[in-house]
Amino acid sequence: MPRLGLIFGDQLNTDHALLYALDPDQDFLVLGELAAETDYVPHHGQKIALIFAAMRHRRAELEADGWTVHYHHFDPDSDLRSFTDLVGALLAEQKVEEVVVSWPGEWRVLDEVRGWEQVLGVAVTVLPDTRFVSPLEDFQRWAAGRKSLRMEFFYREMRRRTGLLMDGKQPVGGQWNFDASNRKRWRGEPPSARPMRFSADEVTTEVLELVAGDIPHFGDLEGFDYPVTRAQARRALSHFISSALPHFGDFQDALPDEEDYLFHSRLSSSLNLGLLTPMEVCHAAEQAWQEGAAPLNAVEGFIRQVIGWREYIRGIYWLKMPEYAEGNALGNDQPLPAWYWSGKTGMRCLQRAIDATRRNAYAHHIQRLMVTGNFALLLGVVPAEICEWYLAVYADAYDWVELPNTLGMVMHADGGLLASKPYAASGKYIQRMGDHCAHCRYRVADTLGEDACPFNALYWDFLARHRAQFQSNPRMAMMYRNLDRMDEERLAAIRARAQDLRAGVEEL
Ligand code: FAD
Ligand code: DLZ
Repeated sequence: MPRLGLIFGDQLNTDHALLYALDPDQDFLVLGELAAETDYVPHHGQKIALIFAAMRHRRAELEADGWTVHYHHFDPDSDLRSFTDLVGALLAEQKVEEVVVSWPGEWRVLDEVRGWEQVLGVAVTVLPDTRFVSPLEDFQRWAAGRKSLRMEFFYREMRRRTGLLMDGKQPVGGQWNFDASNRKRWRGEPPSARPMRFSADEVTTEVLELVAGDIPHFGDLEGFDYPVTRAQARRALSHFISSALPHFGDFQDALPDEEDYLFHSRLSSSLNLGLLTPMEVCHAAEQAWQEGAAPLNAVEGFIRQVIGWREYIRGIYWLKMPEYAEGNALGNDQPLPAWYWSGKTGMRCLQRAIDATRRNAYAHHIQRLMVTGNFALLLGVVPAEICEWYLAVYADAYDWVELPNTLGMVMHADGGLLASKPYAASGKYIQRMGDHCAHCRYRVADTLGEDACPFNALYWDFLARHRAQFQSNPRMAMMYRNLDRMDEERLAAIRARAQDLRAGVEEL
């Protein structure tokens, strides 16, 4: 009897474990475009189009390699809505020995798969997901018994394990981390480098028409230019290495008003679909440094994001799920403002970040962390609502990576497991890192008054509201010293303004 290998839409890697475990002469593969997956959050249209286009291109490659592929095309009227429906229907058509998958990217999907023995009466094997450098068991071993699970220590371990930027047992340049040199404001020079754009071929055009006509979605479809095959993703990688990597470090934290990408790579969607491997992007960056084409602060900064943050975030997700998703350590109760979806707000930094999100299904890390994230933190948004937003709106968003970044890093809703202090900041930070404030209707220098930057009052109010949690955190000592210098009357006025801002948030 044949085995059925189900490939999830974000696991299009050429080293997928199924391709080694199954036999193309006997077994068959399944890929499915499914309404349950397009519906569970209101995804960006470009995200759905990217996944479908990449799946369809991958199907053709697998068939060319001699695999039999059962491909389920999206049909809004189909009864086959979920992975379970699709696998169940195939099992009704033909007997199979077992269903084989690789570890999915979402706890929700793993839970569904684990039910199949019971629901569908079939044996199920779950193989490792080879899209990562660190197997989950290694992360669990690293985490076991540690009091603190800080990324920096995990990252050093990963540098040693991969040998990236190592000189024997020591980090090249004598330092593990060059972040201190990576906080420059960008003033228009050097000119920004944009990601490589790919025009839609026949397959992608068909998918874009399908999404436009048949699938409810968020955001714009026009301008879709993502790489949808491994060959395209490799070209996007080379383009990034030569055009943007040299300046990636210096301007990693910059917040320019007019630039959507600056020197960021936009490689996350390709990495997360398995079109690129994390080691090949790191090797390409390391080689640029070896050849003198990119400085160490840039290359180290980039490699840290990939073998550090990306692997660590995934490790935390699988270590802590499913309880992790329930976290609300700061007791937040505010709804997400409706303008997170429309972008209609007078706060320039938020308007620019949301506008870029709507146009590109992309915003760079500092926009996600210090603009849309910071505002939700200061406002006190219910973590589940802001998590749903991030999961929906970005082309690179899957639960394993979105959830710890949003719930942990941004909202501090995991009680500080992931970040030693909340990334709370006033308008001053946004002003320092870019030029949004110069174009804003609110005055960043003011905290009180109708025209004062809302970030300011909300920031002081955040510190005051959460004094009990954070006052004794040494990394926040300076913030509390500044708060304590404020006279009582002024603080009361600021807190009243913060209350008014919360009540009238939809009008900001
Ligand atoms: P670059 O700035 O060029 O960085 C290079 C690569 O490093 C990225 O492609 C990515 O693979 C990796 N990386 C960098 N930071 C992180 C991080 N914190 N976690 C994981 N990988 C990282 N990233 C996602 O891939 N999917 C998400 O759903 C996602 N949601 C996020 C939500 C919030 C609230 C925040 C603060 C961050 C989120 N990130 C997410 C991390 C990061 O913002 C994106 O990976 C990055 O902006 C993608 O753009 P880029 O490819 O140009 O990245
Ligand atoms: C995000 C997504 C979307 C929009 N559509 C599909 C789909 O139609 N078929 C599919 O196999 N996967 C899709 N995905 C990704 C899944 O929601 C989920 O993130 C992965 O299965 C986890 O590995």
